[in-house]
Amino acid sequence: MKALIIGASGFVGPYLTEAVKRDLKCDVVATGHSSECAPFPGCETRKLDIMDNAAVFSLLQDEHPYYIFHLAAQSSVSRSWKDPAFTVNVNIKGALSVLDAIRALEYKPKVLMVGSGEEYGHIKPEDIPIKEGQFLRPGNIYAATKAGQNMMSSVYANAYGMHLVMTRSFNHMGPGQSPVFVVSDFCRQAVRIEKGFQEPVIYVGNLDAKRDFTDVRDMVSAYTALIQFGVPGETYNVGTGKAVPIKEILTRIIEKSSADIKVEVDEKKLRPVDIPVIEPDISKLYKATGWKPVIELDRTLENMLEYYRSHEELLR
Ligand code: A2R
Repeated sequence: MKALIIGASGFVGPYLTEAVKRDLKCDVVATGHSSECAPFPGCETRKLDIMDNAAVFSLLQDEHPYYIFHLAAQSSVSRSWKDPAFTVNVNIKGALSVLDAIRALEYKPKVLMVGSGEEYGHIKPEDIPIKEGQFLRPGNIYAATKAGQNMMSSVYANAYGMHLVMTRSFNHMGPGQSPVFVVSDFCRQAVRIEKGFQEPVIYVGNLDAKRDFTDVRDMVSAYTALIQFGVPGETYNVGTGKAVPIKEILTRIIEKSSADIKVEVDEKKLRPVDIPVIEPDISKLYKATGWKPVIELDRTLENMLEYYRSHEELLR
């Protein structure tokens, strides 16, 4: 049996590739987008632009995957502000081209369409913990496109009987994550200080918010469970279900560092926190799959610090 991972060259893809081999015992076909996309160890690598409908169609016809994971996206919120048209093209038109190519197959593969907790947008305190039926109020174009992908998938699942399961994935973190994300940024700064690349100060924005952070290795286990046991046409929150204050994460990183680190507020990073707590209800996911996160926050942070310690080129 084959599994296809579309958009495997990003942060989540390599972890998902391992999880698919382990949990689904499948051969993996992994797609990257940029021309410098390196071959994935132990799996067939194909270059694919999801904007190219014919290429998506012929890849699916060639490979006949039983499982399809759709990860490909313009996934940066800040880029979505700068380049909304590009974000809409990749995340809406691209997702539609994937859906249409799957629809044209003469069999019904099991598909996971990966979305985002950002789709909920402006969450009020009384909406916590957030259930999947929550009204969506996306607060940026990235979130709006992911909500669009979710709605198109729901329409296709119902209209054409396709086996499409959708996620709303909350914050994830782990070794190899870009430092544009807060936890990776803190870990990188801590290790830069340890190695003498930075004065012993971590510059922070607002630390008051509470967010739900899942280790990427737990996240991908939820994906392999959902693609097997999720109900077609349904959407599932994926997260730990327990929001943590960002201040606590920073405190733990500093405790784990060998350096003596001070914390200072950087005005450029200081945005008012309009949503103090974002915490999903994950009972629907648990009921469908029995999935629970197993990796402790401390272990994730240690692994992320170790990753930066062993990749000095990322510190300069
Ligand atoms: O740009 P590349 O070569 O790294 O490929 C990225 C791929 N991608 C595309 N694939 C096909 N056609 C396109 N037009 C296209 N544009 C981008 O999507 C990469 O393999 C993947 C996105 O990787 P990341 O940005 O690192 O996302 P991450 O953190 O792995 O998240 C996976 C999914 C995304 O849908 C997020 O929106 C969601 O989880 O949270």
